[in-house]
Amino acid sequence: MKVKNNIILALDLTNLYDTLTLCGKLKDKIDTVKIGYPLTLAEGTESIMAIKENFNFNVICDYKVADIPATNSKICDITYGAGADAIICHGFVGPDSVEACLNSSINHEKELFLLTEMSHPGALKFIQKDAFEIAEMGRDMNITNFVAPSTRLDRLEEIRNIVGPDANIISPGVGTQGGDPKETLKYADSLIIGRSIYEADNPKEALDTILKSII
Ligand code: NUP
Repeated sequence: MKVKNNIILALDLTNLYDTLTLCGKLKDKIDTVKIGYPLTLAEGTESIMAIKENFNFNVICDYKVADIPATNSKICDITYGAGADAIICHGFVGPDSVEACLNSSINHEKELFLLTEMSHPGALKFIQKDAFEIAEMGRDMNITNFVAPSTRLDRLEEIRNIVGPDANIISPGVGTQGGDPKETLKYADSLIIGRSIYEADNPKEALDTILKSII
């Protein structure tokens, strides 16, 4: 997936009207957004096509799919069927669960992102211990899209080393969670940014400031 300006806007708003209004303000500078449970639970999976029909953006569904294989297949089939260009799944559930997501993505000719280590402080407690193995598992399953944290650049660098230079890494945690845009792009292909844009008084200015900082 090619991402304009290397910025993926995280749309964790709970209202479709506000979401579309925000997309309208930023549409010249971005072409890829990520939605998750906040918008989908509030407004339904129709939100995916509403964004695509209005703006022709790539829509990544951050559902962190983490169930048994049979259930993962259903979740992914429904999500791709609703128009998603990509889904983010968890890796800690193991290769069979991830493979179910991967097969669904292949059947729908869409993309799958594997989440390795998470960006928040609580990730240190459990998922960090397995993050490198999760990345290795994904690489060995021929997964080419990964999510890895901008809040721990040493870990992000190691995940880049594991998945290789040709893999596509998208990285959350920039801005509000403390990650630095330019430093993160040394190892990641794109930044996932939410609150520091959509909570700003002027989201367009906030995005422009980030864009200037990564030139
Ligand atoms: O490890 C992760 N950290 C993270 O923040 C994996 C994620 N998918 N995210 C998501 O990225 C999070 O759910 C939110 O949608 C976005 C970051 O948003 P913000 O911190 O820039 O507001």
